[in-house]
Amino acid sequence: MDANKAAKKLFPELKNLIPGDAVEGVERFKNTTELSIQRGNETRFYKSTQTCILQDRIVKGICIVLHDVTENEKLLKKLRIQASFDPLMNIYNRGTLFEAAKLMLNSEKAKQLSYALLMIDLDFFKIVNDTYGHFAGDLVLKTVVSIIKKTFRKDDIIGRYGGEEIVVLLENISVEQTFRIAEELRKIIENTPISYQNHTINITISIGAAHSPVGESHSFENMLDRADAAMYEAKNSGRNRTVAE
Ligand code: GH3
Ligand code: MG
Ligand code: MG
Repeated sequence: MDANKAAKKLFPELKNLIPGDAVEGVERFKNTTELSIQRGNETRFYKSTQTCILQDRIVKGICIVLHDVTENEKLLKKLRIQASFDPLMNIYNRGTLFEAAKLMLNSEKAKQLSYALLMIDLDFFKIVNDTYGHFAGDLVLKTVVSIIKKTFRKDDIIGRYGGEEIVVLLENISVEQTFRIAEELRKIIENTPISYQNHTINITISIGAAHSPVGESHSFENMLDRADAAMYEAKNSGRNRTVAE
């Protein structure tokens, strides 16, 4: 029926509201629980409370009050990212890795697909920290992760499993393809010298791979165990290699 100055400023279409019209007729008010408007490059978010206006016990109208909750939304978004991602590597943290992997492996389509899990660990990484310091170590980790991200597909799940151990879960992939992509990654990292101040740091990785074929019930824990054992075999047999169990 009416809107105050502030509401008309935010939603100019309210100026065209004819007294008696339902506010839901205005496109943007169809869903008043989550309204957002673009102001320049900024999106502002509003939550509404609605109160019925009664006259002789008959609903004559609704009073909608919009609350600007943009700052809360921004904070929530930041907190969600902080709770789900590893701040150094910018990949899933351990908790999110487990959640995302289980969601993927227990999905309906998982029954028709195969999966592979790679456990990746940097070789002699302690020496990098001890020789060049933790800052250099962090830079090496970030560089390795950025190569990992480029090597795998968008839907593959990448997460920080432990210290400098990274897990990748791959969907719809054969044993041969798994080995091939793991080796491709290993070679790229081996051939990517990392510059730090006036030093060049060469790093290698060891990879353990586990496969779960179509038709099996895919268990994340079981694949982790097998990939972990394979990774230790890669370490024990000389490092800088892929072992598929
Ligand atoms: P190996 O070839 O047997 O794996 O030898 P390694 O020296 O890499 O041994 P290990 O995997 O046990 O060591 C992991 C090291 O990684 C120990 C820890 O100080 C370091 N590390 C773990 N997380 C971080 C991190 O976020 N930043 C830095 N700079 N170092 C880290
Ligand atoms: Mg290591
Ligand atoms: Mg380790």
